Amino acid sequence: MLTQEQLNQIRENLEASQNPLFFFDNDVDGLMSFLILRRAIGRGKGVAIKSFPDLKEQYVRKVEELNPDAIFILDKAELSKEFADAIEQKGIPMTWIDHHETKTPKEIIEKTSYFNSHPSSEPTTYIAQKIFNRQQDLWLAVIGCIGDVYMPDFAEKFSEEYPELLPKGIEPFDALHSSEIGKMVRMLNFGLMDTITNVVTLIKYLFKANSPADLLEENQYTKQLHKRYSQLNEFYTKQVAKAESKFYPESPVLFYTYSGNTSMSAEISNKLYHKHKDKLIIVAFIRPEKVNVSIRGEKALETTKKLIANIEDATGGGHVEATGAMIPIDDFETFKENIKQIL
Ligand SMILES: [Mn+2]
Repeated sequence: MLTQEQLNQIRENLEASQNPLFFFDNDVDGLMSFLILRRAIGRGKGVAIKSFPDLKEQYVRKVEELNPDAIFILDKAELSKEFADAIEQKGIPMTWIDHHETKTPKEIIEKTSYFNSHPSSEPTTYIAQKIFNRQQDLWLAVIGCIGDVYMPDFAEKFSEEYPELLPKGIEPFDALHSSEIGKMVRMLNFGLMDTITNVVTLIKYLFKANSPADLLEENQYTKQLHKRYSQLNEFYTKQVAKAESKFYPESPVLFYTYSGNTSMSAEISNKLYHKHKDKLIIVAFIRPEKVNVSIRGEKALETTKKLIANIEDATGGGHVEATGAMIPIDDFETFKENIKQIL
C-alpha cells in the first residue's frame, strides 16, 4: 500500500488543481476512484478510457477540448508515449494512480507523478478512499473494491450499517457473486456499457447520490441504469449457461467464445471462475478484427504470458488470478493451438 506521505502528495496535487481532468479505466474500480476524488474536491471532469492496453494518443483531443490544469490517470496499467509526450509539451502535470504491474518504460513513467500499490495491489478505489477518508463515500469505496475482488478494511464498518448488502465476514469473491453489493457492481459495470449520454447522466447522478438505496431504488434518475442492467444481465446469464453447457467436466480448461454487441468477458469469466474454482477459465469475445479475452484461474497471469508469447501483436496482463488479453483475429488460431499445448 502507499505510504501516508504518498497519499498526502496525491491530495496536494488534487487540491492544487482548479480544473482537473480524470481519465479512469472503464470499470467499477476506475469509476469509483474517480467519483471518490471528484466528490472530495468538488470539481473536475471525468472521461472513461476505452483504449487497451494503454491510454492512447486519441485522448489528447479530450485534453484540448476540456483544457484542464492537471490530469489524473486512474486504474490504468499502461500509458502511451504519444499521450505522455503530448501532455508534457502542453506543460500539464500528470498524476497516475494504479495497482497493476506495468510494462510502460521508466522514461515515460517519469513524466508523471506515479503512485502504484503493486505488489500488494490494493485497488485504485481503496487508494482513493484512503486519501480523504470521507465517511459519506464509504459505500462507493466498498463497491469499487468488491468490483476488483478485494475486501477493504473499512468493509466491516459498512457491513455493520448494511448487513443485508454485505454480510459480515464474507469472502470478496463470494461478495461479488452472491451479495447485493455484487449486484451493484454489475449494475454499474453494465451501466458503463451504455451510450456516452447515458453514462454522463449516470455519473452526474453519482456525484450527489447519498447511499446504496439511491442506486438500488428505481426512480427517474436510475430508470435507465435499471433498464440497462436487466437487458445486459439477461445476456450475461445466458452466456454463462451456454458456456457451462459446452464444458467437459474432466477438462481442466473451460474455454468459451461468443460475439454480439456487448463485450462482457470479465463478468462472464468471473462468474464461471466462481462456480468452477479448480478450472482455468478462458472467455473470448470475437470482434471482426480482434478478440478480447478474459482469463481466470490460480495461475492466470503466468498462463496468459505463455498463451501470447509467440503472438507478436497480442497484448495481455493483469493480476495473478485475473487477466485480460487482446489477440488480433488472424492470430486466434495460434492462440487456440497454444491453449491445446498447455493442456
Ligand atoms: Mn482496478
